[in-house]
Amino acid sequence: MLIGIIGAPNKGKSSLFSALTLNEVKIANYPFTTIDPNKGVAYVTEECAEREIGIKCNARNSLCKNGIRYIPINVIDVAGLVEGANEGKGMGNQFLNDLINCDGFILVVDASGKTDSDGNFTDKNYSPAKDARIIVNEVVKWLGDIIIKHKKSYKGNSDAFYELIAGFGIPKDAANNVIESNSLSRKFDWSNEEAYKFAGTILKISKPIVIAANKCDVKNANIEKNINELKEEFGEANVFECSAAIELALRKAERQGIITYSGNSFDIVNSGISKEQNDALNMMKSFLDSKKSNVQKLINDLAFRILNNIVVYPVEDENKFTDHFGNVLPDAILINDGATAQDLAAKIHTELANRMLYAINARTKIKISKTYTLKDRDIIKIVSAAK
Ligand SMILES: Nc1nc2c(ncn2[C@@H]2O[C@H](COP(=O)(O)OP(=O)(O)OP(=O)(O)O)[C@@H](O)[C@H]2O)c(=O)[nH]1
Ligand SMILES: [Mg+2]
Repeated sequence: MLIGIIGAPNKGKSSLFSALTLNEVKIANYPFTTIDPNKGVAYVTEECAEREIGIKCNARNSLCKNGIRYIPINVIDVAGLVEGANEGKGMGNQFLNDLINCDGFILVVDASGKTDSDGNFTDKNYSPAKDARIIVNEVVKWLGDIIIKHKKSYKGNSDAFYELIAGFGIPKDAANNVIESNSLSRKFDWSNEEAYKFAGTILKISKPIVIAANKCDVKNANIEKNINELKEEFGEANVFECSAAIELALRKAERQGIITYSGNSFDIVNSGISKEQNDALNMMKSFLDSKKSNVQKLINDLAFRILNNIVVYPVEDENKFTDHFGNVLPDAILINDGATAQDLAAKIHTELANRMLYAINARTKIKISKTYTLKDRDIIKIVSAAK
């Protein structure tokens, strides 16, 4: 899975990226700090199945800490987008090509309203809902312009059109639904306006966006009003109030052994910290007390609820829940809700899937067919004629 972090300049995209990945990247209080994309690994979390089977796991493709499985996903942080990027304003929009394979986007806005659409500081409250609208529009223009640019190659040729769209990870079925619902011609001789219409609708369906309403820690700001506007426009469940700066500081402090951090609260475990560190931690504690930190919830919701993924655990020994080497529940695999046992086999190895005979539900020890629809937290043994 690949998630793209987008937004206007200076909104905290790289701070959020760094909080999610703990990669050291350039963060600064001026626009266009990021030029080249930052790529890294973040983790989605779910309670590990080890508790239910009553055996401590030996996580291999993921991490397990205090009974929580941390499953890796890829994230990418790019330069800031500004209005008119498709005409070359700011850093332009070519860098969005790096996001072509993204499954979904996190759109970072400044919920404090203290930076404008170009990322410059402002005394007036700059509406983050307006900011988000501009960014969504720029992403639509980016895809629409690519479709327009290739018109010659697919006009009158549906296969060529589907091929172009497949390059964005958009399946033919989804494209067809959009063509139908917007009554677009199947001759693919669309006007520019129709190409943008297609781009807007297909992006909504195939590349969902969640809003990181960032900088919620800023004092003397119209945060409540701004958040309400965002929720009205993007839906309450898709807006996550957060402070990437505080989340980053807390995750770093945890890594340095200063605190233990659960995502909603922390305990100081290193008594040797300075007064400055202590004051900073107290400030962060009062932030967590009044508002939760929603950074982990945001990435979890995007991966599980919005992008419809579940976690399954493939094993080789259905009695001991182990792999070939005796590791208990070694792998936690993210897979689309609706996937079958055979889809799981294909994720592990093509040959395993091609020569698959059946599977076994390791929890019940019951034999299941290749077409069995996987459920969240299933533990599955694939039985295959493959060596
Ligand atoms: N108060 C506060 N400041 C933040 C927060 N997140 C980021 N910042 C600050 O906002 C400024 C911009 O942060 P970056 O992470 O570099 O923002 P960006 O969106 O990646 O910026 P560009 O790469 O220039 O587009 C920096 O000074 C950060 O320290 C936050 O949650 N709260
Ligand atoms: Mg940046």
